[in-house]
Amino acid sequence: MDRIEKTVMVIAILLLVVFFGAIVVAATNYGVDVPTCVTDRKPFVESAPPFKTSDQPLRYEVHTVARMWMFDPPEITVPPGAEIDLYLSSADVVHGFHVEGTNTNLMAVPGAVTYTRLKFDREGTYRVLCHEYCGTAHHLMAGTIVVSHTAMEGEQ
Ligand SMILES: [Cu+2]
Repeated sequence: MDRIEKTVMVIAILLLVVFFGAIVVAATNYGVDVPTCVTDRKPFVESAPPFKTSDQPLRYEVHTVARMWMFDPPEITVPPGAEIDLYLSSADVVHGFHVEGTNTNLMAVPGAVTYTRLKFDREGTYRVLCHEYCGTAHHLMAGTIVVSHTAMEGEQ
């Protein structure tokens, strides 16, 4: 082996030791850690129904987590004409969020939040389908958005 090659290898190994040491020092002395998945944090861990954020315009916010093989919460119920601020993330792999009959088509990516604003003027039940192949039960992964006047009756 050439002398220069040996020198480069020794320097590379020394740098690996220095970088590994820096990671250990950062983790133990400064509390630096690998970032957690956003779905480990509020409000994604709560599985809460949509909550009203505004009366004029009527607006709801919902945090949905996609995971093998469901959406959580599985059903989103809002009154007709309401806007939904939808925050979407994934707890495991990449999923899709397609609202049947609309052009809503989102990706649920682990470690990231996808956002969209939805509005349904007519009453009905809209199916939400996963459109990214995510495993053996991918074809069963579905949720619903229920647009109904009765959604308003449960509120104060
Ligand atoms: Cu999926």
